[in-house]
Amino acid sequence: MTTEKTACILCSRNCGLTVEIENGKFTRIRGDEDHPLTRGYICQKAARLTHYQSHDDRLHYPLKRQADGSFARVSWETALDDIARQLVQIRTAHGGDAFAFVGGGGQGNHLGGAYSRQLLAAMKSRYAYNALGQEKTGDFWVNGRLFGSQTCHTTEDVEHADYVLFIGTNPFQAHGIPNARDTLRELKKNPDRTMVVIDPRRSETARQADIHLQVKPGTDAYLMAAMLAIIVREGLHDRDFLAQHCTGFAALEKELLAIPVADYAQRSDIALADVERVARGFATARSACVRIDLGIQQTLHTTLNGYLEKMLYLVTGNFGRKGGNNLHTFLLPILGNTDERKTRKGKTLKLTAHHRMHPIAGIYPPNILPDEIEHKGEDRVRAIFVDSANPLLTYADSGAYERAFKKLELLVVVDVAMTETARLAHYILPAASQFEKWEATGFNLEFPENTFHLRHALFPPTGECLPEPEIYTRLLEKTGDIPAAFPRLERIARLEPKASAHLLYMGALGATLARHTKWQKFAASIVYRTLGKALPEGAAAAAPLLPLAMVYAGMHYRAVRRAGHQGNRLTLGSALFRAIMERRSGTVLSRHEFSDTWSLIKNRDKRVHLAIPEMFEELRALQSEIMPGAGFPFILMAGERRSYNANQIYRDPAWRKVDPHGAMRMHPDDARELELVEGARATCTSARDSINVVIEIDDGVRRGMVTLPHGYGMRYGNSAPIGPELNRLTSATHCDALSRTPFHKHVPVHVRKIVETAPEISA
Ligand SMILES: Nc1nc2c(c(=O)[nH]1)N[C@H]1C(S)=C(S)[C@@H](COP(=O)(O)OP(=O)(O)OC[C@H]3O[C@@H](n4cnc5c(=O)[nH]c(N)nc54)[C@H](O)[C@@H]3O)O[C@H]1N2
Ligand SMILES: Nc1nc2c(c(=O)[nH]1)N[C@H]1C(S)=C(S)[C@@H](COP(=O)(O)OP(=O)(O)OC[C@H]3O[C@@H](n4cnc5c(=O)[nH]c(N)nc54)[C@H](O)[C@@H]3O)O[C@H]1N2
Ligand code: SF4
Ligand SMILES: [Mo]
Repeated sequence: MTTEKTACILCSRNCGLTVEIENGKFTRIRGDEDHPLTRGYICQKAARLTHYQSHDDRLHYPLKRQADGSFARVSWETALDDIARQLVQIRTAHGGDAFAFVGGGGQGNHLGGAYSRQLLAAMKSRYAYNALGQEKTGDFWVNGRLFGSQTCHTTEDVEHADYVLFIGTNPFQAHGIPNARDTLRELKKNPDRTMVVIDPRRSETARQADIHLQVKPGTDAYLMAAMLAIIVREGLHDRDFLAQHCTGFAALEKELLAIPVADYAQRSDIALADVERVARGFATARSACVRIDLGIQQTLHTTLNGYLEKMLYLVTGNFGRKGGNNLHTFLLPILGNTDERKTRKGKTLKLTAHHRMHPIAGIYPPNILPDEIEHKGEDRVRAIFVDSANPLLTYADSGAYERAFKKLELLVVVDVAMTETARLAHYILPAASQFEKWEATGFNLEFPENTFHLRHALFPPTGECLPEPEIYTRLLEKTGDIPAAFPRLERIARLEPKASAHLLYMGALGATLARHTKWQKFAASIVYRTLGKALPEGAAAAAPLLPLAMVYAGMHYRAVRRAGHQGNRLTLGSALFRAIMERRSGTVLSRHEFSDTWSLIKNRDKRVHLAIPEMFEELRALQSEIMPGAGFPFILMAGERRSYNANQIYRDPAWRKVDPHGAMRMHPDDARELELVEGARATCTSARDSINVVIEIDDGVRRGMVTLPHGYGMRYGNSAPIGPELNRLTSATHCDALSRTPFHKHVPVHVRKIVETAPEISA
């Protein structure tokens, strides 16, 4: 038996784990007390990770689809030769528009993304689609306008705030904040601190709150606008903060003063007195922060919601301080900055061929991809790589995805499991699991202290599985984009004396890339093939962390030193890299001061630019808006986080202790009217399609609302779908106009009892 350190890979928290392994299997999984961020915390889902590591749908060998639709085992050599040949053909015949990359990292595997991204460069394409483009790009867009770059990402200091506003998020189940259940318990226990939850369901988090505003689904924009209007009318905004740190408040104030507060409170179905109480409580608290998630990001007014939520903490001066909201740093650059205004002027952004959609933070919205494949133009998407994603189940309108993917000339899926998407692929490439390779999460979203955890491989790869760095590097070698070896760089990497702090190697790398500029885009694979060979066994994948650590140490020099790393301007990055390589439980990257938030702003004046004309327009449009959903009695919240769902990461249903069917939650009065009882079967029908569901009575949901969980619908071992295939019901056009992210939390549906007819008796 051995004891090892790793992390959970099921959600963005990536809690540190201490695991015991015997005969190639996990025998015990606990929280790791030494993890600098999570300090031993885990939730019930992590203990089941064996069900991710080994199950009947795990892939073992590369597979190629045959004419009859079945899959045959092929060698890596054959698979990669064929794929490389077809990619080059498509690139030559149709150019970069013909290729798109989907996914590139789930909840815990972003190191592979550094390698897979290179394929886009090789194909001369910019079409990167991933899950962030169906949840968070509206938020990123607002950040771009406020702070000067879409890479400026906010965090919330829930642990230290006196007043916490949770809007459209259920951290008790979904986590997303440090050590969620402990943090919620602390908040609840302390009589001097206030927890407010805005959610149409009395969620597990709402049950612990001091105040729960059970808002009508899809009306948060009205509620937040009313709160902001109350704050400025009553003079509760922070004038000094606004004068010193922001621009555009006068214009915003004018918009807010025009808001009909009582009418908006009524539209959101919250008593005016409660709206006032929360607005005043938030604005007058010593420190306050807002934490939001899909409940306002995947519903009506997505981007406006993101703007208003940020205005709550900005107008009250709860930014750039302890207990407020702040910006944070990234080690892995998982977001880009793609400001669509540059398209209009300088034409530097790539618009999609059919929808003419621009990327946000470098990401295109999955909602438009089926059309980009299906349209008739020469510039349609013909070839796709899917990596670490299962779009057939997770992106809006599964039917449209299925039709479009079947039309592709080349579909390659890189995954650890035989997914619904993989079944449509021409080639399936088996990836080593996240416990069979060196991996890391890029979700290091903390401030003022940020951490990074490089995980070591715990098991040898299953069958012939390969880690993504190897898969993509081999592909680039086969497409001819990089040579098979870099002998000089490799030699320098091996010879580098420890004392030189990687400076010889970095100097040589810089010189090579300056001489061969066309290799710059493939730096990850080059570093992997050279420096990687000088790293400990299996660790080559981590090689690109050296240049990233150097950039990070250069940008945040004082904060990195404050975290205990030693070195001067030249050597600190190398020291940070060594710490990352050596510390099995993770490393503190940086310790900032709260006031450093201002230096993280990208606007030249280091101020927050509050006035965004597009948002003012949307805010005004609220007044005359009619809610969608007429003709449908229910609003389905399509995609609830529960105790036993975890995106599409667990496929074996045996991992679940409860809720095998992924039941539909419904208010008892609604159920009574439909003659539905606990466990009854019903159909749920949207404008798109219809699925069967099992009913669970829950007096916590609002009347007129029903909920279904996300993360079901898999065909495990070729079974019928297990639980709801949610995205058969959702639509790609029911979405935010600006970001094109879907309104999954606001799907109009009918629910009808399935009448079990007795077999007919013939006379
Ligand atoms: N157990 C579990 N945890 C997970 C995941 C998982 O699959 N399972 N997935 C992870 C991922 S990828 C993500 S993005 C996060 C998402 O995390 P969350 O967004 O926190 O989770 P959800 O349950 O999708 O939605 C949050 C809440 O929004 C509420 N809501 C619905 N409609 C509205 C509305 O109109 N207004 C308001 N104010 N609230 C509304 C719902 O009732 C729900 O309680 O969870 C992560 N954590
Ligand atoms: N209706 C509705 N739809 C939703 C949501 C909702 O609330 N409602 N939630 C949305 C949200 S927020 C998200 S984030 C998405 C998530 O949906 P996706 O982006 O599709 O991601 P996952 O479900 O996490 O799928 C991860 C895939 O990665 C594979 N995998 C695991 N480890 C590795 C590895 O090491 N390498 C490789 N190559 N593959 C690996 C798994 O087998 C799985 O197939 O779903 C979205 N879809
Ligand atoms: S699912 Fe999330 S919160 Fe739970 S143990 Fe895993 S990483 Fe931590
Ligand atoms: Mo997500």
